[in-house]
Amino acid sequence: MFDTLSDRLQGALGGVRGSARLEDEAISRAMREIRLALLEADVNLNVVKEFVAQVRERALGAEVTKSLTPGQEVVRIVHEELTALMGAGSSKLAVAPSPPTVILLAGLQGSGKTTAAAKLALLLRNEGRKPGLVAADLQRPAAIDQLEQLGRQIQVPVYREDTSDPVGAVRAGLQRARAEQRDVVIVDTAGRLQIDEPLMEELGAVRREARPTNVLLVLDAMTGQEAVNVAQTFQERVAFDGVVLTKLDGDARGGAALSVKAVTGKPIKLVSVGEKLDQLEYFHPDRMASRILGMGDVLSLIEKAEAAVEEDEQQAMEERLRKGQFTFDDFLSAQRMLRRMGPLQGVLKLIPGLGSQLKGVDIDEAQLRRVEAIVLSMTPQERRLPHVINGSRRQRIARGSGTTVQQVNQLLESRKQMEKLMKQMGKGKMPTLPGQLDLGAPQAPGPNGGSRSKSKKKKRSKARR
Ligand SMILES: Nc1nc2c(ncn2[C@@H]2O[C@H](COP(=O)(O)OP(=O)(O)O)[C@@H](O)[C@H]2O)c(=O)[nH]1
Ligand SMILES: [Mg+2]
Repeated sequence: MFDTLSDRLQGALGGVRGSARLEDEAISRAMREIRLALLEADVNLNVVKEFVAQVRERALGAEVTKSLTPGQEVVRIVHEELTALMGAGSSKLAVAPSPPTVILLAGLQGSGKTTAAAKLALLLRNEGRKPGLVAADLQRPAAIDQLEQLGRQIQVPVYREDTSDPVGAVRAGLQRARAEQRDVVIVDTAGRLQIDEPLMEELGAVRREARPTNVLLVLDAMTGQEAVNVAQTFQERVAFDGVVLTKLDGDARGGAALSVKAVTGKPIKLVSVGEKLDQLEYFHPDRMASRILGMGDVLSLIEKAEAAVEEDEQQAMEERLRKGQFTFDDFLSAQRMLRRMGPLQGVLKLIPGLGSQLKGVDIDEAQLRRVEAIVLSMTPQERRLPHVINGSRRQRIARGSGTTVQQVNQLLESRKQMEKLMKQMGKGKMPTLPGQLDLGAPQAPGPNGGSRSKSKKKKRSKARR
């Protein structure tokens, strides 16, 4: 996500990061590079100007604190300002005082409204809500079918009417949702290729009928400044409360994400990071800033792990790790947990310091399968007590898994390394990854993230099953 911007910003900060003393000249150079990086990422010109001025002022006046070098202080300032730029507020959706909470999705055709409607329904259902979907895009019959199909996939009812009147469809849909005691209703509306008068009128009418608790504007991140212009026009015509930014998995440069809050005053609430239906996330500006600056995103990683891994499985693993044990059984289950979290490349990028190192590295899924085959060729005893694996056992394992003794040896060696790492962590020492930014204290969790009670965790992982 935002790879080029991320590279450029990290490059710009690379020059000052390690410095024990910061000369004005070094700061000026860094600011020039930051400015270029942002402009190249298609960030709004006024936003760039203001951002750089703000960072420069703070950097020049930066006090040297005990824990941070001046260089690190500048990185911290950039991180804070990026966070503020994307909106320090909450990404929580408003809840109606008396249900149902109505969420209206608006946006241009192709921006991802219908997909986002289904994704949001799934997200809310996984939070324990009872969502329903209302089809109000009646311009193309295919649009309703699309929503119905998605609704079936996630087992959320879709309310549709045989009418060409979107206002009537919304009225009827809401009535049925109420009758079925849905506590949140998501309304998918029609879009057009451009903003035009009929679209605005239709949206206005639908809005008056639906009386939504939240109006969310769906914007395609790939369209950069164009998305921001759309947002500005919408804001003037049909006010909205927040943005759903889609297609962040594509090669979006970051301009929309970084400008939309500053230009419209409305925060990004949700981001869509892939085509799969569970790939919609609440937006956390601080975490996004960390990702952009290559500081990884440990909180998102933990949340992904929580969602993908059964709690007892996780506890058992933690227990073993605390003891500094890491057998091949652990190896296998760790690998499987990791797989369930999604494509490996994406997961590994969230680890601080690893993202920039992984650039250009192809994570070889075939190699992972090979590792799995090797472990599966071991006897249960060998998995538990790897030290019994002698020369002849190695040969047998290699034959059984269709690999070479050398590959088996490699795996035995990396398990040892892993165990060493675990022992360090068990003693409370974080293993240091090269290239990791040391920013002192970990970040505070965002409004929707961070500490989550066990019971809720359990509920979430149940809902996934
Ligand atoms: N890669 C990717 N594709 C998306 C995402 N969201 C939507 N799409 C695709 O974009 C196209 C338009 O989406 P759709 O929901 O029909 O847009 P609508 O016209 O606004 O309702 C579809 O092909 C979707 O699969 C996303 O976050 N990532
Ligand atoms: Mg649609």
